[in-house]
Amino acid sequence: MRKQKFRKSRAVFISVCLLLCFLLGGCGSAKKEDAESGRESAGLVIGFSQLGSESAWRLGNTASMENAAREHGISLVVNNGMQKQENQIAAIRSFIAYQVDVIVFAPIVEEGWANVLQEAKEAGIPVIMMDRLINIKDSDLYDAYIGPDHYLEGVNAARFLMKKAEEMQAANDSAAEEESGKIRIAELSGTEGSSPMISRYKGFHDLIDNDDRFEILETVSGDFLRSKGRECMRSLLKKYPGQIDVLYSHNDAMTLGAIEVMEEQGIEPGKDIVIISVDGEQAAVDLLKEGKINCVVECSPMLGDAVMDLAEKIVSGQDYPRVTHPAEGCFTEYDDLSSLAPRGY
Ligand code: GZL
Repeated sequence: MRKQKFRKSRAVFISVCLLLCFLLGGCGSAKKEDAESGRESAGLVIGFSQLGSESAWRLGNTASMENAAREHGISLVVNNGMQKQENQIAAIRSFIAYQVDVIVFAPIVEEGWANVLQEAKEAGIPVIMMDRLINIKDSDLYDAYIGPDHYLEGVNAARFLMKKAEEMQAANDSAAEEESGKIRIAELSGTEGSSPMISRYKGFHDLIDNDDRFEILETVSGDFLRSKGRECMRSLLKKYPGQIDVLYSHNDAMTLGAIEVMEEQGIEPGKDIVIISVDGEQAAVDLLKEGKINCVVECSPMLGDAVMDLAEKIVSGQDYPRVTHPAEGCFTEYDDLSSLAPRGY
């Protein structure tokens, strides 16, 4: 009886996956010739555990994966973890049961992955970690990482501020600064325990904490969400009235929420409060051009093509890089952005 039940639920699972796979396109006949390169894609099946849909960055990242799978003739089974690690772990277990060719996952937090990755290893399924990193003793439990260098993003944010500080001190344009002689910084950090939050924090503070022109008023987590960016900014402005000279925000979604609150209170974003944001989504770049944001550090979600290339290399036994970082820039108020291509997210 139990076996029958198990078989039934597994069959249901596989049919749901196949349906998903069909709906997402890329479902393929066994062999597909790639028109341009004549590359044979062996109709790979990739299980993709996406952490959620919390920001335009995340939606762009998921779309990038789906589009690339279609172009590569790869069947992509996508599971949305809805911001919960337990959902991601369950999805990875189902990919193991379904015996996908490769597992790709964007880990919401750094800790807690060893057991499920050990199971994938024992099942002989290669694992590509995408976008975020994990903290794990046995680094053999994943095959490669493709994603941003979050530490460098924090450093880029700090480098802009150190340049901007010269101008701010010369103009002496913040009354609060006159009182304390310091440029006071409020920080909206991302999801607690996630690698972008940890590394963007460290990259920024490694430079700023040693520069006596600055004082960090407070760091609060907005969980990469626009709604929490609004909430946190409201409480920061209440706690530090007229004292915040700079906002450093770990992603554009929280920045957009924070700017709404500033404008509700008659504060001019980009002027009364210097704003440094990370991601590079279109909405933030538009505000940069309007002078409401001063610096947008780029973090590209367009990782799909590189992930599919890597999966094909791993499965076909070719050499492949253990770590791949996409090229990323930093857009500031000092740049001519007129020729910047549409961001696509
Ligand atoms: C960064 C990525 C972050 C983005 C946020 O690589 O993990 O998650 O900065 C997103 O917008 O929520």
